[in-house]
Amino acid sequence: MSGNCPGALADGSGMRLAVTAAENAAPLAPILLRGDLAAAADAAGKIGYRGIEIHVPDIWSFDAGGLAAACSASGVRVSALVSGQLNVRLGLSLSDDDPGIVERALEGLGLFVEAAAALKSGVVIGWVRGRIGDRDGRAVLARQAEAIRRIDVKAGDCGVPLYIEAINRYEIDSLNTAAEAVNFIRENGLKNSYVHLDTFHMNIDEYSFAKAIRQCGPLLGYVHVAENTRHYPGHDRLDFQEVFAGLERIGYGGFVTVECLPLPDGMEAARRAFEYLSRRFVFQT
Ligand code: LER
Ligand code: MN
Repeated sequence: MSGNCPGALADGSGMRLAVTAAENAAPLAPILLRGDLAAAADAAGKIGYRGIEIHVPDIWSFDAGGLAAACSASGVRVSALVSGQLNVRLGLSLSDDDPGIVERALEGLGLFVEAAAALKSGVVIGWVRGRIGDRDGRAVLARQAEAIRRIDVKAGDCGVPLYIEAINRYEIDSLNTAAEAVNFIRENGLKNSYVHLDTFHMNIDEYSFAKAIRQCGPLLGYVHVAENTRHYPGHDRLDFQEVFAGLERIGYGGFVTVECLPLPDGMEAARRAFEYLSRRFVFQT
């Protein structure tokens, strides 16, 4: 079964494979295609990927128009724009005690939404949510929720899906599981937000892949795949049969993006991941 998942960029004809890309990234960041984004789009298309996911270092100077032209020349879509660098590079977060920092994070996310609208893409909201730490969890989560409600409204105005990534407990201290992300979206009445699952994080915090995917159902909007070690799919022992059976069962029709360690190097990991996944599971070609 495929195609009944309203998860945002689904077009009714099944899952599509995408791969991570960035102009610059830390050596072991899980980003495979590095350097010029037009060259990355070209390389992704030549391997067989249907999409690239862009990790944007500075949304204030990001050239969405240039990327759109490069993607259309290479026949790939932008599966999502990832907002994590707002936090990692600029120290912005939706949980900060300083309202000015929350507003600046929202300004950045607003630009992400506008760029995603131009690219017919979505926006990943992960680390920019920020950490609770030793503060009052309820108050900080309420602040986070209020900020995400605001960006969710803007996303609706622009026709852009937001992907709320469930990230493992060692990286962030809220929304670590599918169930928590689903509840967050429902309790806050978010109309343009979907759950984003990542098999690397699921392997740490979920009871089972199948159960987590089932809990999301039509709210699943985006998926990252990597091994239990975060190497490329096929390198280790993660049960991708269970993952893809679960995705098929709920009719997931969005992007499945390879986000793994760039080892032995990014291009080779992108090739091996594509070969492993496309031989075993059915994707749009
Ligand atoms: C972080 O570990 C992760 O999985 C990225 O997708 C964060 O945006
Ligand atoms: Mn991820």
